[in-house]
Amino acid sequence: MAKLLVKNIGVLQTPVGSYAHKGSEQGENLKLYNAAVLAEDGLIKAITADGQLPCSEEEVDTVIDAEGNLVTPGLVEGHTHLVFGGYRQNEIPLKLKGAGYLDILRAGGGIMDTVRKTREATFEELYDKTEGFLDEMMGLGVTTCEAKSGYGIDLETEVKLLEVLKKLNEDHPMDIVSTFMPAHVVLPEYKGKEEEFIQLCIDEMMPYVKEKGLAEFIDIFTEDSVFDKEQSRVYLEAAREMGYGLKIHADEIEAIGGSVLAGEMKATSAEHLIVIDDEGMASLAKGGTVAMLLPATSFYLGATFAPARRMIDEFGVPVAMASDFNPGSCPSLNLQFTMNLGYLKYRMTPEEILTAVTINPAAGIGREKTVGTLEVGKQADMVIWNAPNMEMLCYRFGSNLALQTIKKGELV
Ligand code: IZC
Ligand code: ZN
Repeated sequence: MAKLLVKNIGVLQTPVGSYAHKGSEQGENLKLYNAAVLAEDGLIKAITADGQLPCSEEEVDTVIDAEGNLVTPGLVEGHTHLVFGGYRQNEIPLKLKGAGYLDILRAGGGIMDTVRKTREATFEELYDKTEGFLDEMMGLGVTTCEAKSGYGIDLETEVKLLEVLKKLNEDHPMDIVSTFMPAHVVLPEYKGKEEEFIQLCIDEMMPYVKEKGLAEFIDIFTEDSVFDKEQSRVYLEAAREMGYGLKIHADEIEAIGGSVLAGEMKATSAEHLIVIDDEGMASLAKGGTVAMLLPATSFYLGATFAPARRMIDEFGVPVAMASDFNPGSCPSLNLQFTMNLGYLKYRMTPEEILTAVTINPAAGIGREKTVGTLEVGKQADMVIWNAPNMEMLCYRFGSNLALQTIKKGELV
Protein backbone atom coordinates (compact mmCIF):
# COMPACT_ATOMS: atom_id res chain seq x y z
CA MET A 1 0.00 0.00 0.00
CA ALA A 2 2.63 2.56 -1.07
CA LYS A 3 1.39 6.08 -0.41
CA LEU A 4 2.79 9.28 -1.83
CA LEU A 5 1.69 12.84 -1.07
CA VAL A 6 2.52 15.82 -3.27
CA LYS A 7 1.83 18.99 -1.30
CA ASN A 8 2.25 22.71 -1.74
CA ILE A 9 1.27 22.68 -5.42
CA GLY A 10 1.00 26.31 -6.56
CA VAL A 11 -1.45 25.38 -9.28
CA LEU A 12 -2.60 21.94 -10.30
CA GLN A 13 -3.78 22.19 -13.91
CA THR A 14 -5.48 19.37 -15.81
CA PRO A 15 -8.12 18.64 -18.41
CA VAL A 16 -11.08 16.75 -17.00
CA GLY A 17 -12.82 13.69 -18.43
CA SER A 18 -11.62 10.51 -20.07
CA TYR A 19 -12.21 11.32 -23.76
CA ALA A 20 -10.71 13.43 -26.54
CA HIS A 21 -11.54 17.13 -26.10
CA LYS A 22 -12.52 19.17 -29.15
CA GLY A 23 -13.67 22.68 -30.01
CA SER A 24 -13.93 25.07 -27.07
CA GLU A 25 -13.56 22.18 -24.62
CA GLN A 26 -9.98 21.70 -25.84
CA GLY A 27 -9.20 24.96 -24.00
CA GLU A 28 -10.93 24.06 -20.74
CA ASN A 29 -8.64 23.01 -17.89
CA LEU A 30 -9.36 22.63 -14.20
CA LYS A 31 -7.05 24.81 -12.09
CA LEU A 32 -6.74 24.13 -8.38
CA TYR A 33 -4.62 26.48 -6.28
CA ASN A 34 -2.53 25.53 -3.27
CA ALA A 35 -3.37 21.93 -4.02
CA ALA A 36 -2.22 18.47 -2.95
CA VAL A 37 -2.47 14.98 -4.46
CA LEU A 38 -2.49 11.67 -2.62
CA ALA A 39 -1.44 8.57 -4.56
CA GLU A 40 -1.95 5.06 -3.29
CA ASP A 41 -0.76 1.93 -5.06
CA GLY A 42 -0.07 3.87 -8.20
CA LEU A 43 -3.48 5.52 -8.47
CA ILE A 44 -4.78 8.95 -7.50
CA LYS A 45 -6.70 8.57 -4.25
CA ALA A 46 -7.55 12.20 -3.47
CA ILE A 47 -6.99 15.74 -4.72
CA THR A 48 -7.44 18.76 -2.48
CA ALA A 49 -7.10 22.54 -2.88
CA ASP A 50 -6.84 25.78 -0.90
CA GLY A 51 -4.21 24.50 1.50
CA GLN A 52 -6.17 21.43 2.60
CA LEU A 53 -4.28 18.12 2.80
CA PRO A 54 -6.04 14.83 1.93
CA CYS A 55 -4.33 13.09 4.86
CA SER A 56 -1.68 13.72 7.47
CA GLU A 57 1.93 13.55 6.37
CA GLU A 58 2.62 10.79 8.90
CA GLU A 59 0.25 8.44 7.10
CA VAL A 60 2.25 8.30 3.87
CA ASP A 61 5.56 6.74 2.81
CA THR A 62 6.79 9.70 0.76
CA VAL A 63 6.03 13.42 0.89
CA ILE A 64 7.06 15.66 -1.99
CA ASP A 65 6.98 19.42 -1.59
CA ALA A 66 6.15 21.03 -4.95
CA GLU A 67 7.28 24.39 -3.50
CA GLY A 68 4.50 26.38 -5.12
CA ASN A 69 5.18 25.14 -8.63
CA LEU A 70 2.87 24.00 -11.41
CA VAL A 71 1.80 20.35 -11.47
CA THR A 72 0.19 18.75 -14.54
CA PRO A 73 -0.61 15.21 -15.64
CA GLY A 74 2.41 13.32 -16.96
CA LEU A 75 2.84 14.13 -20.62
CA VAL A 76 1.54 11.56 -23.09
CA GLU A 77 3.76 11.17 -26.14
CA GLY A 78 1.46 9.97 -28.91
CA HIS A 79 3.80 9.39 -31.86
CA THR A 80 7.39 8.13 -32.02
CA HIS A 81 9.55 5.97 -34.26
CA LEU A 82 11.53 5.01 -31.18
CA VAL A 83 13.51 1.90 -32.16
CA PHE A 84 16.09 2.34 -34.90
CA GLY A 85 19.67 1.61 -35.86
CA GLY A 86 22.11 4.44 -36.57
CA TYR A 87 21.24 8.08 -37.14
CA ARG A 88 20.86 10.23 -40.28
CA GLN A 89 23.02 13.27 -39.59
CA ASN A 90 24.56 12.68 -43.03
CA GLU A 91 21.33 14.05 -44.57
CA ILE A 92 21.81 17.55 -43.26
CA PRO A 93 24.39 18.67 -45.86
CA LEU A 94 22.06 17.30 -48.57
CA LYS A 95 19.14 19.23 -47.07
CA LEU A 96 21.19 22.39 -46.92
CA LYS A 97 21.92 22.01 -50.62
CA GLY A 98 18.19 21.91 -51.27
CA ALA A 99 17.27 18.19 -51.25
CA GLY A 100 13.79 17.58 -49.86
CA TYR A 101 12.68 14.71 -47.59
CA LEU A 102 11.16 12.78 -50.50
CA ASP A 103 14.17 13.47 -52.78
CA ILE A 104 16.43 11.75 -50.25
CA LEU A 105 13.97 8.87 -49.87
CA ARG A 106 13.61 8.39 -53.65
CA ALA A 107 17.41 8.25 -53.96
CA GLY A 108 17.47 5.24 -51.60
CA GLY A 109 18.32 7.21 -48.44
CA GLY A 110 16.03 8.43 -45.69
CA ILE A 111 13.91 5.65 -44.20
CA MET A 112 15.72 3.06 -46.39
CA ASP A 113 19.02 4.08 -44.84
CA THR A 114 17.58 3.51 -41.36
CA VAL A 115 16.11 0.17 -42.48
CA ARG A 116 19.58 -1.05 -43.47
CA LYS A 117 21.11 0.05 -40.17
CA THR A 118 18.23 -1.37 -38.15
CA ARG A 119 18.47 -4.77 -39.80
CA GLU A 120 22.15 -4.89 -38.81
CA ALA A 121 21.52 -3.98 -35.16
CA THR A 122 21.12 -6.71 -32.54
CA PHE A 123 18.22 -6.93 -30.10
CA GLU A 124 20.56 -5.89 -27.27
CA GLU A 125 21.88 -2.86 -29.13
CA LEU A 126 18.38 -1.70 -29.94
CA TYR A 127 17.18 -2.39 -26.39
CA ASP A 128 19.97 -0.33 -24.81
CA LYS A 129 19.56 2.55 -27.21
CA THR A 130 15.79 2.68 -26.79
CA GLU A 131 16.08 2.42 -23.01
CA GLY A 132 18.26 5.54 -23.11
CA PHE A 133 15.57 7.36 -25.08
CA LEU A 134 12.91 6.34 -22.56
CA ASP A 135 15.04 7.63 -19.68
CA GLU A 136 15.50 10.92 -21.49
CA MET A 137 11.78 11.22 -22.19
CA MET A 138 10.85 10.59 -18.57
CA GLY A 139 13.32 13.26 -17.50
CA LEU A 140 11.45 15.61 -19.82
CA GLY A 141 8.08 14.83 -18.25
CA VAL A 142 6.70 12.03 -20.43
CA THR A 143 5.06 9.12 -18.56
CA THR A 144 3.31 7.22 -21.39
CA CYS A 145 4.42 6.89 -24.99
CA GLU A 146 3.49 5.35 -28.29
CA ALA A 147 6.23 3.68 -30.34
CA LYS A 148 6.17 2.28 -33.87
CA SER A 149 8.05 -0.39 -35.68
CA GLY A 150 8.69 0.39 -39.36
CA TYR A 151 12.45 0.11 -39.84
CA GLY A 152 12.51 -3.61 -40.46
CA ILE A 153 9.84 -3.96 -43.13
CA ASP A 154 10.57 -7.70 -43.28
CA LEU A 155 8.66 -9.66 -40.65
CA GLU A 156 11.71 -10.86 -38.76
CA THR A 157 13.14 -7.39 -38.15
CA GLU A 158 9.74 -5.84 -37.47
CA VAL A 159 9.15 -8.48 -34.81
CA LYS A 160 12.60 -7.74 -33.35
CA LEU A 161 11.62 -4.08 -32.91
CA LEU A 162 8.26 -4.94 -31.37
CA GLU A 163 9.93 -7.44 -29.03
CA VAL A 164 12.32 -4.70 -27.88
CA LEU A 165 9.30 -2.52 -27.07
CA LYS A 166 7.49 -5.35 -25.31
CA LYS A 167 10.49 -6.07 -23.09
CA LEU A 168 11.01 -2.40 -22.30
CA ASN A 169 7.34 -2.02 -21.45
CA GLU A 170 7.90 -4.74 -18.83
CA ASP A 171 11.29 -3.49 -17.58
CA HIS A 172 10.99 0.30 -17.73
CA PRO A 173 8.55 2.52 -15.77
CA MET A 174 7.33 4.10 -19.03
CA ASP A 175 4.02 2.74 -20.32
CA ILE A 176 4.56 1.94 -23.99
CA VAL A 177 1.80 1.47 -26.57
CA SER A 178 3.10 -0.39 -29.62
CA THR A 179 2.16 0.23 -33.23
CA PHE A 180 3.02 -2.10 -36.11
CA MET A 181 4.07 -0.19 -39.23
CA PRO A 182 5.40 -2.50 -41.93
CA ALA A 183 4.02 -0.15 -44.63
CA HIS A 184 6.48 2.63 -43.84
CA VAL A 185 8.52 2.53 -47.05
CA VAL A 186 8.42 0.68 -50.37
CA LEU A 187 11.43 -1.62 -50.63
CA PRO A 188 13.22 -1.49 -54.04
CA GLU A 189 11.98 -5.02 -54.86
CA TYR A 190 8.36 -3.87 -54.42
CA LYS A 191 8.56 -0.67 -56.49
CA GLY A 192 5.61 -0.79 -58.87
CA LYS A 193 4.32 -3.85 -57.01
CA GLU A 194 3.03 -2.03 -53.91
CA GLU A 195 -0.22 -4.05 -53.93
CA GLU A 196 1.81 -7.24 -53.63
CA PHE A 197 3.56 -5.89 -50.56
CA ILE A 198 0.27 -4.78 -49.01
CA GLN A 199 -1.06 -8.29 -49.58
CA LEU A 200 2.01 -9.75 -47.87
CA CYS A 201 1.35 -7.50 -44.88
CA ILE A 202 -2.26 -8.69 -44.77
CA ASP A 203 -1.64 -12.41 -45.35
CA GLU A 204 1.49 -12.97 -43.28
CA MET A 205 2.66 -10.09 -41.17
CA MET A 206 -0.48 -8.67 -39.56
CA PRO A 207 -1.87 -12.05 -38.41
CA TYR A 208 1.51 -13.07 -36.90
CA VAL A 209 1.99 -9.84 -34.96
CA LYS A 210 -1.61 -9.94 -33.78
CA GLU A 211 -1.39 -13.54 -32.65
CA LYS A 212 1.80 -12.80 -30.68
CA GLY A 213 0.14 -9.77 -29.06
CA LEU A 214 2.98 -7.50 -30.16
CA ALA A 215 1.03 -4.42 -31.25
CA GLU A 216 -2.32 -2.74 -30.58
CA PHE A 217 -2.26 -0.36 -33.53
CA ILE A 218 -1.40 -0.49 -37.22
CA ASP A 219 0.02 2.47 -39.14
CA ILE A 220 0.81 3.27 -42.80
CA PHE A 221 2.71 6.05 -44.57
CA THR A 222 0.14 7.34 -47.08
CA GLU A 223 2.27 9.66 -49.15
CA ASP A 224 3.56 10.45 -52.63
CA SER A 225 6.25 7.86 -53.53
CA VAL A 226 5.12 5.61 -50.68
CA PHE A 227 1.57 4.12 -50.46
CA ASP A 228 -1.48 5.63 -52.16
CA LYS A 229 -4.98 6.04 -50.81
CA GLU A 230 -6.46 2.85 -52.23
CA GLN A 231 -3.53 0.69 -51.11
CA SER A 232 -3.90 2.28 -47.68
CA ARG A 233 -7.61 1.53 -47.59
CA VAL A 234 -7.10 -2.16 -48.37
CA TYR A 235 -4.37 -2.39 -45.71
CA LEU A 236 -6.37 -0.58 -43.02
CA GLU A 237 -9.58 -2.51 -43.71
CA ALA A 238 -7.77 -5.81 -43.27
CA ALA A 239 -6.08 -4.55 -40.10
CA ARG A 240 -9.40 -3.45 -38.65
CA GLU A 241 -10.85 -6.91 -39.33
CA MET A 242 -8.01 -8.40 -37.31
CA GLY A 243 -8.70 -6.10 -34.38
CA TYR A 244 -5.96 -3.49 -34.76
CA GLY A 245 -6.65 0.16 -33.93
CA LEU A 246 -5.96 2.34 -36.96
CA LYS A 247 -3.40 5.10 -37.47
CA ILE A 248 -2.36 6.76 -40.69
CA HIS A 249 0.50 9.11 -41.63
CA ALA A 250 -1.51 11.50 -43.77
CA ASP A 251 -0.92 14.76 -45.63
CA GLU A 252 2.63 15.23 -44.39
CA ILE A 253 4.14 16.42 -47.66
CA GLU A 254 1.47 15.92 -50.35
CA ALA A 255 -2.30 15.77 -49.75
CA ILE A 256 -3.16 12.52 -51.54
CA GLY A 257 -6.31 11.74 -49.59
CA GLY A 258 -4.87 10.25 -46.41
CA SER A 259 -6.81 12.42 -43.98
CA VAL A 260 -10.08 11.87 -45.87
CA LEU A 261 -9.44 8.14 -45.65
CA ALA A 262 -8.59 8.38 -41.93
CA GLY A 263 -11.96 9.96 -41.20
CA GLU A 264 -13.84 7.53 -43.46
CA MET A 265 -12.24 4.60 -41.68
CA LYS A 266 -12.83 6.18 -38.25
CA ALA A 267 -9.13 5.82 -37.51
CA THR A 268 -8.17 6.40 -33.89
CA SER A 269 -5.67 9.03 -34.99
CA ALA A 270 -4.30 10.67 -38.12
CA GLU A 271 -0.70 11.85 -38.03
CA HIS A 272 1.04 15.00 -39.36
CA LEU A 273 -1.72 16.71 -41.43
CA ILE A 274 0.61 19.54 -42.43
CA VAL A 275 -1.07 20.09 -45.82
CA ILE A 276 -4.61 18.92 -44.93
CA ASP A 277 -7.49 20.62 -46.75
CA ASP A 278 -11.05 21.40 -45.68
CA GLU A 279 -12.36 18.06 -46.95
CA GLY A 280 -9.78 16.28 -44.81
CA MET A 281 -10.63 18.26 -41.69
CA ALA A 282 -14.35 17.67 -42.19
CA SER A 283 -13.69 13.97 -42.58
CA LEU A 284 -11.63 13.74 -39.38
CA ALA A 285 -14.36 15.58 -37.46
CA LYS A 286 -17.02 13.20 -38.81
CA GLY A 287 -14.94 10.13 -38.06
CA GLY A 288 -14.08 11.22 -34.51
CA THR A 289 -10.38 10.88 -35.37
CA VAL A 290 -7.75 12.57 -33.20
CA ALA A 291 -5.43 14.86 -35.19
CA MET A 292 -1.93 13.92 -34.00
CA LEU A 293 0.04 17.01 -34.98
CA LEU A 294 3.83 16.98 -35.06
CA PRO A 295 5.06 20.59 -35.14
CA ALA A 296 8.72 19.79 -34.44
CA THR A 297 8.74 17.90 -37.75
CA SER A 298 7.41 20.97 -39.56
CA PHE A 299 10.20 22.91 -37.89
CA TYR A 300 12.85 20.39 -38.85
CA LEU A 301 11.66 19.98 -42.45
CA GLY A 302 11.33 23.73 -42.87
CA ALA A 303 7.72 23.05 -43.81
CA THR A 304 4.53 24.93 -43.02
CA PHE A 305 2.55 24.16 -39.86
CA ALA A 306 -0.70 22.21 -39.69
CA PRO A 307 -3.84 24.37 -39.42
CA ALA A 308 -4.45 23.58 -35.75
CA ARG A 309 -6.52 26.71 -35.04
CA ARG A 310 -8.94 25.91 -37.85
CA MET A 311 -9.21 22.30 -36.65
CA ILE A 312 -10.22 23.52 -33.21
CA ASP A 313 -12.32 26.57 -34.10
CA GLU A 314 -14.00 25.63 -37.39
CA PHE A 315 -14.05 21.85 -37.58
CA GLY A 316 -14.16 20.57 -33.99
CA VAL A 317 -11.32 18.11 -34.53
CA PRO A 318 -9.60 17.06 -31.26
CA VAL A 319 -5.97 18.16 -31.54
CA ALA A 320 -3.08 16.26 -29.97
CA MET A 321 0.61 17.10 -30.32
CA ALA A 322 3.51 14.66 -30.32
CA SER A 323 7.22 14.77 -31.06
CA ASP A 324 7.43 12.30 -34.02
CA PHE A 325 10.86 11.37 -32.65
CA ASN A 326 12.72 9.63 -35.52
CA PRO A 327 16.24 9.75 -36.98
CA GLY A 328 15.25 11.68 -40.12
CA SER A 329 12.60 14.36 -39.86
CA CYS A 330 12.65 14.91 -36.09
CA PRO A 331 15.71 13.82 -34.09
CA SER A 332 14.29 15.35 -30.89
CA LEU A 333 12.11 13.68 -28.28
CA ASN A 334 11.51 16.88 -26.34
CA LEU A 335 7.75 17.26 -26.05
CA GLN A 336 8.30 20.58 -24.25
CA PHE A 337 9.68 22.02 -27.49
CA THR A 338 6.56 20.77 -29.25
CA MET A 339 4.53 22.75 -26.71
CA ASN A 340 6.52 25.92 -27.48
CA LEU A 341 5.76 25.42 -31.17
CA GLY A 342 2.09 24.82 -30.41
CA TYR A 343 2.01 28.21 -28.73
CA LEU A 344 3.92 30.22 -31.33
CA LYS A 345 3.19 28.41 -34.59
CA TYR A 346 -0.25 26.86 -34.06
CA ARG A 347 -1.35 29.83 -31.90
CA MET A 348 -2.97 27.51 -29.40
CA THR A 349 -3.59 28.67 -25.83
CA PRO A 350 -1.67 27.14 -22.90
CA GLU A 351 -4.86 25.33 -21.87
CA GLU A 352 -5.38 23.89 -25.37
CA ILE A 353 -1.74 22.85 -25.42
CA LEU A 354 -2.01 20.99 -22.12
CA THR A 355 -5.00 19.10 -23.50
CA ALA A 356 -2.96 18.38 -26.65
CA VAL A 357 -0.13 16.69 -24.74
CA THR A 358 -2.23 14.81 -22.14
CA ILE A 359 -5.79 13.59 -22.62
CA ASN A 360 -6.01 14.00 -26.40
CA PRO A 361 -2.92 11.93 -27.23
CA ALA A 362 -4.06 9.47 -24.54
CA ALA A 363 -7.30 9.09 -26.53
CA GLY A 364 -5.20 8.82 -29.70
CA ILE A 365 -3.42 5.76 -28.31
CA GLY A 366 -6.33 4.18 -26.49
CA ARG A 367 -5.28 5.13 -22.94
CA GLU A 368 -7.82 7.86 -22.11
CA LYS A 369 -9.46 5.80 -19.35
CA THR A 370 -6.26 5.42 -17.33
CA VAL A 371 -3.98 8.41 -18.01
CA GLY A 372 -4.04 11.95 -19.42
CA THR A 373 -5.83 13.78 -16.57
CA LEU A 374 -5.39 14.15 -12.83
CA GLU A 375 -8.59 12.68 -11.43
CA VAL A 376 -9.33 10.26 -8.63
CA GLY A 377 -8.97 6.68 -9.84
CA LYS A 378 -6.58 7.46 -12.66
CA GLN A 379 -2.89 6.56 -12.67
CA ALA A 380 -0.81 8.84 -10.46
CA ASP A 381 1.35 10.11 -13.33
CA MET A 382 2.33 13.75 -12.90
CA VAL A 383 5.05 16.30 -13.41
CA ILE A 384 6.26 19.05 -11.08
CA TRP A 385 7.48 21.89 -13.29
CA ASN A 386 10.07 24.56 -12.71
CA ALA A 387 7.37 27.06 -13.64
CA PRO A 388 4.53 28.80 -11.78
CA ASN A 389 2.00 28.22 -14.57
CA MET A 390 1.39 26.83 -18.09
CA GLU A 391 2.09 30.22 -19.68
CA MET A 392 5.69 30.02 -18.47
CA LEU A 393 6.04 26.44 -19.67
CA CYS A 394 4.83 27.34 -23.17
CA TYR A 395 7.01 30.47 -23.29
CA ARG A 396 10.41 29.22 -22.12
CA PHE A 397 12.18 27.00 -24.64
CA GLY A 398 15.42 25.09 -24.98
CA SER A 399 15.61 24.23 -21.27
CA ASN A 400 14.16 21.22 -19.52
CA LEU A 401 11.58 22.63 -17.08
CA ALA A 402 10.51 19.26 -15.67
CA LEU A 403 11.72 19.15 -12.05
CA GLN A 404 10.28 15.81 -11.01
CA THR A 405 8.40 13.13 -12.91
CA ILE A 406 6.10 10.83 -10.95
CA LYS A 407 4.96 7.56 -12.55
CA LYS A 408 2.29 5.40 -10.90
CA GLY A 409 2.86 7.21 -7.61
CA GLU A 410 6.64 6.86 -7.61
CA LEU A 411 9.38 9.35 -8.33
CA VAL A 412 11.31 8.30 -11.44
O1 IZC B 1 12.52 7.87 -40.53
O2 IZC B 1 11.87 9.47 -41.84
N1 IZC B 1 7.78 10.58 -41.83
N2 IZC B 1 8.27 8.51 -41.43
C1 IZC B 1 7.29 9.29 -42.06
C2 IZC B 1 9.20 9.21 -40.91
C3 IZC B 1 8.90 10.54 -41.15
C4 IZC B 1 10.35 8.66 -40.17
C5 IZC B 1 11.64 8.68 -40.92
ZN1 ZN C 1 5.81 9.39 -37.94
